[in-house]
Amino acid sequence: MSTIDRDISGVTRDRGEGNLERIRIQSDLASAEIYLHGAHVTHFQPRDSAHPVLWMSKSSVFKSDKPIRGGIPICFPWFGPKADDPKAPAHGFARTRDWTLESVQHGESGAILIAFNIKSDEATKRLWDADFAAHYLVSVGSELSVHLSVQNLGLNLIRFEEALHSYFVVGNAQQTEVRGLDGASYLDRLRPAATFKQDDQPIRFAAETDRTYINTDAMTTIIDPVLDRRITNRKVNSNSTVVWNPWIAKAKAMADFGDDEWPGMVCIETANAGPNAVELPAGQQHSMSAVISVENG
Ligand code: TA6
Repeated sequence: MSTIDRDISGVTRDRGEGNLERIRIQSDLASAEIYLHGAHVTHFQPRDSAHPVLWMSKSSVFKSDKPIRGGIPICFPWFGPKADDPKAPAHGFARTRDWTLESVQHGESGAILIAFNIKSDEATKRLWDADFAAHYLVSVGSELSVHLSVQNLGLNLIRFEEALHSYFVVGNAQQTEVRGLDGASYLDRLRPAATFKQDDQPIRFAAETDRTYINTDAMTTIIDPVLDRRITNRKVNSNSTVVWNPWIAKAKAMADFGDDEWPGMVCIETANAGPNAVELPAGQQHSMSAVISVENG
């Protein structure tokens, strides 16, 4: 049973692309859009920003059994391919499940809070043998913050990976810098045999980039000279940061990603993956958050 505060103006619940259910927010502070499918935030734009913050592919699919391309997909309970089952869906099942809308309420400083949840069932257990409840809270204000909590409802310790796989709009990836990961170690999906170390230079994009920075809870900043803005991503309880741009060939290889769209986005993902996977004892809960804000000019 969802509770929507009756007096929240600017909040609508309707059917969007692919006839999938969504919540739309048009407040004094920002506009946003969230699909119940995957509890997927597909749009966020503060009132004082000329451009959306979250990137969406024009080729994205909106189907109940497919992930949405862009916005903030929730990767859980594994990241990337499933280690012991290559046939399992990449990035887990959370992004292709319909989440339950729990509540829409007023938050602090004019923000609007939207809460969702999913629980384990026969279908999830066929893929991942764990009893769990996941709760997702989205706060839409001058900043966007997203909080993923996982509760272990079983009798045994569970181990999982998680990522808030955020796609950000940039003017041109080739002129974009990402700061905040100086000195951090990273795993490179394109060179899997070794661990690398980021030097004291910002990350720049000159080819396909697919790195998982580990043991870092650092805030990252996207410096975008083309749109003349900086997007910061502050994390809580996240020890991995994934940095991704598919570049030319990978963009062409993905059916739900436009061939020429790669210069307009970068992914900076708030995660606990690989060596930073979460080990959660029975009865306990783990939360991870990302707070996204924009500074223009
Ligand atoms: O986060 C980076 C990554 O793991 C890349 O390896 C790339 O595959 C990307 O995610 C997109 O994955 P998807 O399953 O959504 O096509």
